Amino acid sequence: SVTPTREDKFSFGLWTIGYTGADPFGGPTRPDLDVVEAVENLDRLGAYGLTFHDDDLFAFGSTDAERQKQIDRLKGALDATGIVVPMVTTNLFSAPVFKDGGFTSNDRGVRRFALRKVLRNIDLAAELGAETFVMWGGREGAEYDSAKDVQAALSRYKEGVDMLAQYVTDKGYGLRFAIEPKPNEPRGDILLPTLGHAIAFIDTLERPELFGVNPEVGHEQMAGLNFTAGIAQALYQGKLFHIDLNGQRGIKYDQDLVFGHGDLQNAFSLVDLLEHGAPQGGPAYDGPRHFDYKPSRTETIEGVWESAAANMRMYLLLKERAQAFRADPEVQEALVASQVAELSVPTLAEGEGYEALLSDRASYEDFDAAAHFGGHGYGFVRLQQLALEHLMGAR
Ligand code: GLT
Ligand code: MN
Ligand code: MN
Repeated sequence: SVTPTREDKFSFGLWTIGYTGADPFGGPTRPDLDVVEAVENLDRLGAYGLTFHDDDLFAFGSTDAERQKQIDRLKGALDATGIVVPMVTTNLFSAPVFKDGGFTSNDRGVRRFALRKVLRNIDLAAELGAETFVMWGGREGAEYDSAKDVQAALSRYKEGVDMLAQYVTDKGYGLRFAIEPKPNEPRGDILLPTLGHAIAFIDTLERPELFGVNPEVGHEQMAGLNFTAGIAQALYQGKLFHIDLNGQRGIKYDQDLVFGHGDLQNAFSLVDLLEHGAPQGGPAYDGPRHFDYKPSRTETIEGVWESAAANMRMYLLLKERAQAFRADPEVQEALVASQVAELSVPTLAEGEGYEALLSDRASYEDFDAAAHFGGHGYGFVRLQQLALEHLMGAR
């Protein structure tokens, strides 16, 4: 069915449906969205979760009383609807103090302030039962090579997140961290620009098991990368802790379109992977299907809710198409012809090392390279045509 239910685990950032349409060239086209209205509408549309930054819920610089009032209003709406908060994140980018970053600002006082702001929001995340704490370091970076000592910045990043991991461990919070990569915007160059950079960085941490990634479709595509392939690697390394679904059309500014409204082919293969895992099995993804998009600036509030619904409908339509693709006997046959399953057969026999390989004449001396590409191609084009026909609903 393409009607969303709780079981589909669709979640939205408060900053997504709450986006007022302001951009670097002009002011807002919509009024601020109240959190209670946000929760009620997400519930009505069939979502299961709301996520937020501290500053989405209570303005930067709020008094304790103002902050608590907003938290209580959120909790009331959650109780009334059953909407949950699977993920929380901290805004270390909007306030002017963060223009040179939070954890990696050249200014040590800013770094200490950033860590305090995150610690406070981690307490709130734990209180609300969130499982994942996202860290998008959009201001962690530079415009000029001489302005930032990147190695020192990475050391400060590590220092900061190691301390946060110590904190959640000591407190017994069940939280895990998900680093969200982005190549640029708002900084000219952002640290940990792709999911590959982030996974490599995680390897240097004191508690790497508490850290994974929160890749965003458009962010990897801004770097010209294949999102589905990146997600496959994140799954392979056990690091896909969360995901930001949206749409992007090519290498340009971050568009944050509705999921599937960008590279539709890649969205199809992504949903297939998330839902089914690799063709030969292997881990699928069972976390929230989180939409991080921006309702277009041309829309009123009706358009906001229409676009929220469109994200979920696109996902479910692609899920149906992916199921049909997998179930088609002709696709199964084409996969065999393309030797897709053969890649799961280990290259060396059980217990075989280089000595046995070196003495296997069939693998080299008698190997007929011409025959291995003589009679048949791989049939990948046929397979792709079948995939696209399923995507188009033509089969
Ligand atoms: C910001 C960014 C998103 C991140 C959010 C989490 S904030 O809107 O553009 O990609 O996921 O901090
Ligand atoms: Mn984005
Ligand atoms: Mn995002």
